[in-house]
Amino acid sequence: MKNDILRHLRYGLGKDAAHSSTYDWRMALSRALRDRMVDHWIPSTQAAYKSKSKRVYYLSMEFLIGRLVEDMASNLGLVDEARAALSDLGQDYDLIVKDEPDAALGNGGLGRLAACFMDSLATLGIPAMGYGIRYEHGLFEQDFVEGQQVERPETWLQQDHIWEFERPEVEYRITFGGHVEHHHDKAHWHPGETVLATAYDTPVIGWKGRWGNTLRLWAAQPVKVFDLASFNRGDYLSASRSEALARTICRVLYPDDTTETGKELRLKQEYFFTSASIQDLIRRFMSDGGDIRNLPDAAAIQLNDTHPAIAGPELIRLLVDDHGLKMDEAMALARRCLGYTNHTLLPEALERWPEWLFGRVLPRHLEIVREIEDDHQRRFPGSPRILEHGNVCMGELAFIMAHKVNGVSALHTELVKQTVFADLHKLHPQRIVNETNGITQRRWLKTCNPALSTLITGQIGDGWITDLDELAKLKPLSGDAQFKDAFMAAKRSNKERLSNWVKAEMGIDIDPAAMFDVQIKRIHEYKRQHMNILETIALWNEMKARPDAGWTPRVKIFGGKAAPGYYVAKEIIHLINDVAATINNDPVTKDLLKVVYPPNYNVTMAEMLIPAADLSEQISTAGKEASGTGNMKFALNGALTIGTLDGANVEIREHVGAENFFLFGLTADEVMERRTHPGYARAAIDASPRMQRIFGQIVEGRFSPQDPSRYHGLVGTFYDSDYFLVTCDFDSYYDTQRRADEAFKNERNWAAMALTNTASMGFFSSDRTIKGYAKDIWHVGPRPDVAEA
Ligand code: 26V
Repeated sequence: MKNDILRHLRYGLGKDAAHSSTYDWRMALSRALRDRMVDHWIPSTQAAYKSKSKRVYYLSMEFLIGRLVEDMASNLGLVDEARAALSDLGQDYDLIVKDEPDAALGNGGLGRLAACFMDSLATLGIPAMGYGIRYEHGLFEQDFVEGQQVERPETWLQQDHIWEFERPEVEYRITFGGHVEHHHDKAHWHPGETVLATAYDTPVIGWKGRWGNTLRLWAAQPVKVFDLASFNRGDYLSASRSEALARTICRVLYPDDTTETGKELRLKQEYFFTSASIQDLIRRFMSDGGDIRNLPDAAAIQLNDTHPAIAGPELIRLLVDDHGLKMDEAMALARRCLGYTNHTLLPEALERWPEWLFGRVLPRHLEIVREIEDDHQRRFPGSPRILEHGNVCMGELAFIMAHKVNGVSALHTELVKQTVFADLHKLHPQRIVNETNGITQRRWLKTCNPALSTLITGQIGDGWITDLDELAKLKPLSGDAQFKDAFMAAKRSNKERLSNWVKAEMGIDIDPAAMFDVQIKRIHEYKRQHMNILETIALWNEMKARPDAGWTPRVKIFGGKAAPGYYVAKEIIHLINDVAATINNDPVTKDLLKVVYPPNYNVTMAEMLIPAADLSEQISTAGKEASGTGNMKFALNGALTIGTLDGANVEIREHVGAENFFLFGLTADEVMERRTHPGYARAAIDASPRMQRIFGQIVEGRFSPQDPSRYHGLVGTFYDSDYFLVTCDFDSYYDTQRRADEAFKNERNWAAMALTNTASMGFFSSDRTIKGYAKDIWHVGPRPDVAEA
């Protein structure tokens, strides 16, 4: 390893050790790891070709990967070797790992889930390919300026991204616009614009390198002028349009996971990567000499939300227009290939494209959508429409074109059946299935929490790394004082590490003995960070009034970004920062309460915060959070949850036991019922002197003395609408927080509860989730040689 690092330093980077920066060392280390990775990757790829096994194609607009060096070193079992080699060379492995930028090609849960799935697919030895977009700029970087969010462009590709291999020979034409002519029953699409999609491949190596898959991200290139000349008789204008489109199409990840704004460029992004992926998988199938009618035996295509839902019409287009299949035959065949995962019930996030826009960008696909619609109406008269009120509804399209549709937690799947797809569900009662989300324990315990994972492995061996159910062996130890002390010592060391970081980065002193209470996720009204900060104010009021009343000291930690156009979310950020500034400067409560909101929350920050958490905030309005996956990461790392009966919280609580979970709030049914009572928010506030006081303080400018009216609008929404029922759940949330305070005082008992959480999380491994998809949706098996290895 040492020699390899030096060789790469010299011949790959043209440096000698004496003049190398941390960046150079990281590049050399990465290349050394990459070589080893390739030695696992190529045989896997060859084996998948040879055995002609069915492959999974995971189409996702987002892959929120984070850093890779440590993941690669860990999955290859090379962490110790790399550390030792660098140390011999006078370098610090940890510093070098920290130099890596965080690949943020995603917004939040949906993108991170895709990354966990890639890890599990490789570890289970399921031949698979992830398909997505190689964005030049990932999710924006967040700064706070006077407490307000400011966005800066993210620039990860300004450094060499050495994990990827460019594949200039893998290239597809992606066309847009123009018009369609029909001759003798055959459609001819004469597009107006063309770009090329070229592939960049990143190996994804599973545990111990037993199997490797590929994440293939598409970048856009302009069509070459000479190429155009042969097609379009030297149309140089088209060439410059192609250049302009190629420059913009992969430029930036859409940072809005809140509202569907119907932007043409986003539709083009969706079609760009979906078409390239479908063309690619068909080419792979045909090059094996297959009969296209057998495609469903070779390809399971999973749509991560509706973003790639154009895959249905695109596959049909290629089957009919290029391969000569009949329309109905093509539809049936496409359906057998496709599965669709729904990730949200929020009506404003469901994708709909104005028909005129859709038809202008994808005229042939609009014709095909009409055929799909007609076919479905013929078979199921009066069924819900894909084309409605002048829109193309991508949810309905994805549902109708998929043989299986899945929700991401038990509750969410039931709500999918009862709400968004109720009518389609009645017509296709077998189609909707549940696949509760999961997380990869390799990243979210092994790598991010060495203190705890070493302790666990010392106790029960390392079987849990590939079989998380093994953690159940820890359950009996919840009565073992010595093990519990060790468990809490690991937690304590993680909290100390975080305290040092907070001091260094933010200049705030926090006490590692306090309860670390963490809410990290995108800022959304339905996730109710505002309820958390209101509770913080209420607690502060009580602490100030009676500082000696035996309070459990708390550190409230927030992290998360708001969509740049989401005004209320940005007001919530501002309020949290204003409250933090006020409380952190209060001498009376300085040993009792702190509020910490580090800017630019990302995967890397999550890897530090989660192992240090005592309390995990999962407080969304019941019925709104499809699953949540942060909730699982916290519980796995021995935090207790304070939460509502929403998303996967329900199942987490069932697994860890009600006595090890701080439950509060209305249920999904009660939420729906409560909304029918006019004036429910005002009634709740009228009944709560505590809330009245807080709102009074905010409105008087207690937290924004320079600008007292700053939050009048925000507070007004609590009185007038409060769609997310903060006011209705507030008092029960406050009381439950105080129960958590009491519980935290009994350290041994808290340790038992925390340990039981960790020990009960076997079900929430993404390995289990992927096995579920493989069995219920994809009909693929793990390669036996890998599974048994
Ligand atoms: C939605 C939209 C809407 C249109 C504009 C662009 C855009 C980009 C991303 C999204 C994603 C929203 C859906 C999402 O992230 N859902 C989350 O999925 C997680 C994984 O299943 C789940 O744990 C979270 O509860 C759910 O909110």
